[in-house]
Amino acid sequence: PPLIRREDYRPFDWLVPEIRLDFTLGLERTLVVATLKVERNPNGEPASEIRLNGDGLTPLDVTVDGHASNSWRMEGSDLLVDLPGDAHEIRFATEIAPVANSQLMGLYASNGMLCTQCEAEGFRRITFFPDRPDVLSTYTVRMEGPKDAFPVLLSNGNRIAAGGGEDGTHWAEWHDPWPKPSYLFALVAGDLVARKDRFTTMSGREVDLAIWVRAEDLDRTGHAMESLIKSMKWDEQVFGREYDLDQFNIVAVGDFNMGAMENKGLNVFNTKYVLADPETATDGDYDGIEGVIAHEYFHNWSGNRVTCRDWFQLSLKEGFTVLRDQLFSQDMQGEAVKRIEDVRLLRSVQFPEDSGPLAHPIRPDSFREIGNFYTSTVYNKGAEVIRMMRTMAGPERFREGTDLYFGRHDGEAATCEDFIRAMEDGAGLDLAQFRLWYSQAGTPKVEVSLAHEGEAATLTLRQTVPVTPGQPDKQPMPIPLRLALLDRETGRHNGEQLIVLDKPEQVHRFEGFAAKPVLSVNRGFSAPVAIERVIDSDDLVFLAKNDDDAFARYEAMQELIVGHLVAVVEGGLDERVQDAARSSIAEVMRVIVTDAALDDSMRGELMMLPGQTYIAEQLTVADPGAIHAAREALKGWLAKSLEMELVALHERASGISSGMDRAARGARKVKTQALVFLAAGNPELAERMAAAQYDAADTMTDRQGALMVLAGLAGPQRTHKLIDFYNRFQGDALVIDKWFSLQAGSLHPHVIEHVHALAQHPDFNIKNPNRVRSLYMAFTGTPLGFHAADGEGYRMIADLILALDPINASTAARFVPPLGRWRRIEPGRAALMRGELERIAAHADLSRDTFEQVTRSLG
Ligand code: HT7
Ligand code: ZN
Repeated sequence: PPLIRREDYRPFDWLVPEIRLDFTLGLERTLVVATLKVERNPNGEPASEIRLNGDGLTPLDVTVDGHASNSWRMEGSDLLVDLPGDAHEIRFATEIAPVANSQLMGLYASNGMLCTQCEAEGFRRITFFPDRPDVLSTYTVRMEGPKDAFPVLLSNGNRIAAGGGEDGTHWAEWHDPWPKPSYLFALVAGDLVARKDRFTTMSGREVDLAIWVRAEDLDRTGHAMESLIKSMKWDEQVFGREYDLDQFNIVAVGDFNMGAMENKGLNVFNTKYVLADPETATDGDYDGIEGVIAHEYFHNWSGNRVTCRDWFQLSLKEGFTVLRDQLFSQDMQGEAVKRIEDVRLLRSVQFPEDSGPLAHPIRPDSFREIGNFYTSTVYNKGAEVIRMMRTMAGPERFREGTDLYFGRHDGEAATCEDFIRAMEDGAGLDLAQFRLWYSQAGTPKVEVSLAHEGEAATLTLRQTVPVTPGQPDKQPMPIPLRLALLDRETGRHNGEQLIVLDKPEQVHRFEGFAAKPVLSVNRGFSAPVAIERVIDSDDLVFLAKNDDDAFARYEAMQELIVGHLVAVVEGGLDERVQDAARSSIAEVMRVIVTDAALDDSMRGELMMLPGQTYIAEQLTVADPGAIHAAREALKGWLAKSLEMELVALHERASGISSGMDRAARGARKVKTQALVFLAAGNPELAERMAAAQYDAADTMTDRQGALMVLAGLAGPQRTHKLIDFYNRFQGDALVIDKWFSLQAGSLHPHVIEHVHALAQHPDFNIKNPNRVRSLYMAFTGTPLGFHAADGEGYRMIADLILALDPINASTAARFVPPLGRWRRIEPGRAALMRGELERIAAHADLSRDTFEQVTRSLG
């Protein structure tokens, strides 16, 4: 497959101001007649033909300006039509088979309904079209089909007409007045019911809202609707963005490659991000729904009204929209906890991506398959980069920048450079050097040390940006660091400072400190960098207990623990030193577990040990078995040292009533956290307590938490409760997904056998991405399963990739990165991982998606 380069971008030679699509719908066979109005693009080349992208299509009945045409040809999968004049109307038909579409791109069938997924290049599987985001058209869509199978017919924009035939068919016509690229087209036809509501926009327009689901799911849509209304209000208040159609529809589908899709006026969602009630969805699921509903809604401006010129600009819409959804969720749920969760995700997924063979800048320079670039780097690091602009400008000036951006580029296909310029002009920032964040990959490392002499504290900062594939030389970047100097007696400080480190090394002097202060740095995680600070563990203990910045407090605790675990894994640690380190961690943990001033939500965050992958990131070459052993040993030690306190915490939290308020949610979080520790220190006690929590559970949060702990234990309650859970929820796909992933992601020593058995379970279905992810993605995080020393876990994932690739290439390719980490793993396992990648690469007929990921990973 060819490499596509950002620098090769050229405008398309033709404009397509209007398209009309006529669908005759059927699950087995759908006929599509497309009518395109085309005009020469004054900014393009004077071409004598138009290239219309197709993927697996055959053109039928091609006409130009109403006359049957022979002046067309196929080049590969594309249709090329000769066009002598400046403006023409082209019409042709295509025929597709939705039931046979297991890739879930284009028009496909899910549970008897028809739906579409067009981003990034799925529209070309429906009809021939310049399937690129800089070609904007108004869409008129007419669809016709059997009324019994498809009583509901939806597309983008507003429904303008509908009617029925006598032969049991009916039809609807939709018109979207806003010009849009083909990736935002959507169509849904099915037997659906809706939760309906209304929203009055800030200028007083009425919008009909509807969330469409299968009838049996209707009573689980309340939270999604509340989330949508909150998102609409928030975007008006915080970003001044108003909704722009009379209708807003959301449809939930059970077969979906990602979380959701922001098609104009017709968002299509994975059921996972729509359906919730306390019995079947966890608190985390509720938050996920709120966040994803907001994210897709916010795309209406950051993505739809202002779209991307080409796919290299993906972070323009995704990074910005992730930041917008993060700020929204911070406002809904509380800033500190949300920030910690976002940083945890960044560090466990994006940091490893940035330090591995698939590292790329947030604005990539080349790709073979764009589907491989919907990455944590583009999304989450992209959000961090824009967050840094906001930190440097302040929220008010940032808003001036975004207002200018939306106003300047409304109706256009824009670039990251356009966004940066709007920020410079609107927010008053000089971003000349800051542009490096868009072009350089790799997580910058910042070394920090604080010296003290007389009355002055001297801070030395040094930055390096690591070498990444194709980028051997790096320039220093501007890194905004929020910091404070804390008095070690009182824990107080005289206000926070923002220092922008933009040179390889900088020294800052602070006067007026008779005693050496304690440095709190990168507060709120103001920059997505790895801080390496020279600091006594006593100072980390001090910060973990006293820092007034919640993130910095969490960070100190993580650093204390990571420092200890890395030392253990590296070996040669004196027994006494090891015990002293564990004791100081236990001392802080005791304060965290018992501090009455701390709310449980935050307590739950502070109690969480750093994850396996984050610890591995700190080591040049990691031994997953050794990291797991050290982490479990620390958990066991903490559980033994704090058994009374943990049991008391569990007991107190169990007494807090169920409900969705912050106190109840926090109580549920710490309850399961307490069990996680106890399982490592006193498994029999943990088994009893977890079984009791499971039996008493009136929420999925408590039930899943208890079962997660039991799934990693060997006692009889594991089997009892797994059977009970399955029987209780059999037939409920989203809950059975949890049942699969709890077992596949467990710390149980026989996890590989469990996964083999689950793959044979009648409920396992390789064609359903949620089920595949719930079994195998959970498994790739297991130290004893995926990283089994004999390579069986690696073999299992390679077998999955090979089996899944012809069925659903984009989902298959997403399993390659865990194997691609081989260079950072100890030599024995690394050889086995590499061997599996080579076995995959040796297969002919790999998809473009998997081929690209495997070759880059071997590279
Ligand atoms: N913009 C959406 C991306 C997406 C997608 C991409 C490739 C294949 C399938 C897909 N489904 C959705 C999701 C979002 O970021 O909002
Ligand atoms: Zn998005």
